[in-house]
Amino acid sequence: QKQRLLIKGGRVVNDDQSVEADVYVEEGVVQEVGPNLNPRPPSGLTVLDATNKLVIPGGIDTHTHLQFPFMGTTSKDDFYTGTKAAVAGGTTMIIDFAIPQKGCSLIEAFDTWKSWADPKVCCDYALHVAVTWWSDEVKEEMKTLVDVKGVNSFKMFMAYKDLYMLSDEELYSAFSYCKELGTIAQVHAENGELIAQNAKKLLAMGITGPEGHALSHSEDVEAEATHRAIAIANTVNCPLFVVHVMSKSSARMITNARNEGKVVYGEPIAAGLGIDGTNYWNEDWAHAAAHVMSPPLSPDPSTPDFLMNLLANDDLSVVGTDNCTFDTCQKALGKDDFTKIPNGLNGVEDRMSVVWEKGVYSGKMDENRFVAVTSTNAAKIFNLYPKKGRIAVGSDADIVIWDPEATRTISAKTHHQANNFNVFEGMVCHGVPVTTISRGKVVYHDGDFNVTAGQGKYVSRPPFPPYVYERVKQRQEVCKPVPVKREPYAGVVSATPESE
Ligand code: DUC
Ligand code: ZN
Ligand code: ZN
Ligand code: ZN
Repeated sequence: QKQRLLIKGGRVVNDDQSVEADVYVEEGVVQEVGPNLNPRPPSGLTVLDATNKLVIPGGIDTHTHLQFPFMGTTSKDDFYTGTKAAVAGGTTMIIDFAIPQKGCSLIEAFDTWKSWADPKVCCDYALHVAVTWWSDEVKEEMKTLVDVKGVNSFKMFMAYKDLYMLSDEELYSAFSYCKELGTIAQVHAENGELIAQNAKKLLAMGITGPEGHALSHSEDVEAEATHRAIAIANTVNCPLFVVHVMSKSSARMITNARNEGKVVYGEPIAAGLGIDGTNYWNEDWAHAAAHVMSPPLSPDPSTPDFLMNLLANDDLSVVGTDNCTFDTCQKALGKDDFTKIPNGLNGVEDRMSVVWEKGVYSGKMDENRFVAVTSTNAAKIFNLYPKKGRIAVGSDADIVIWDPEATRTISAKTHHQANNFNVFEGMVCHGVPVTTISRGKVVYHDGDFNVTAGQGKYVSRPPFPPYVYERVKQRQEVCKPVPVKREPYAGVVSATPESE
């Protein structure tokens, strides 16, 4: 027997409007939205009071790496602790990445990740799949993933030389095929060759600490790759999603491309909006190392605000986290060499509060834009809408009762993540999830959990998201090349250069 829920007296906030309304939920689905609802029978009905609170679509984190085998270890938050932390923060769906080794099967990677997630997830999830090498088999597997496994997004790496990195030729092929399949190409935009050369030079100079990570992943490294990815994707008219946009330069590349009508989306992450890369110069090695991720946080303290302004403007589109946690002893694998520090930091629990604090409370965006960038746009781009990302009749009851006035102080002492460090330590955030509902079940309320490992579902995503493809088609029309009408060349054709 599924819970019947009545959420009373709140303001229902979607990306396009806010209305004072009650929400009635049955069988995990929204049945009614309107004033003064009185569902029958009254018995067996759980009533949640949302007076003075917002009722918002559950957050969608477009970018996590839970229990990711990476850089000689496995990220600390698994699909249980990671999704439990997610719901505590008001996120009701995550999209993780299945990442095969070069030469290995994409389908096998997908099945492996799914077998890790299914018994553990406390909320719904989906999987992007990484294309880490290229061949005819890879193409066939991509098609199967789309047709059979519900995958509509593929991630390509331009960094992690020798591990995941693709050449321009491979990117061209992969983007072309993503377009053909009606999927979106995601890209980790960093120039892997430059990183390798920079790192070698820094290590030779005796710079072995976390600051070397930031210095080797300079702003040019990200900007160049972002521009190249946009150029390649635009050449084959493939929609592009740039994951973890960290620097001003990279964000500007995306803004410019969008102004030119190109179909590009940028994903800043919670850490990039909340904190900066001056942490890499912290004298406490463990503190500095805890912030190591790729691309790095920007060493420019004005970058978080800059990125938030672009997010408010629709120059950037959705907020993910790249949640990929490692505790201090895992980070210490790189104590003598920054290139060996496992890359990744937290965010899945704190994303919503950080965006509220830095985006809405600061006055940069309104509550509707908040919903767009934390949930609705993700649902639209990855073709989950309006099942996800909206509170409306027929939508999944993934709902959060959000207190815009309450505050909480983020700390590793109180967070629900499995690692021992929180990059937002001490940050006071307005905007607190009071109640989180996943498919009509209250999974979190006021600090208490009611989660069962495995209760979340894998969500299939069909190709051709209309939100994205209408723009792709428009662009195709605009950019269609037309041959010039001219008389055929009537002179002599020579195979060898004419001698003077
Ligand atoms: N960057 C990280 O920081 N961690 C996981 C993978 C990635 O690209
Ligand atoms: Zn990445
Ligand atoms: Zn990532
Ligand atoms: Zn440990």
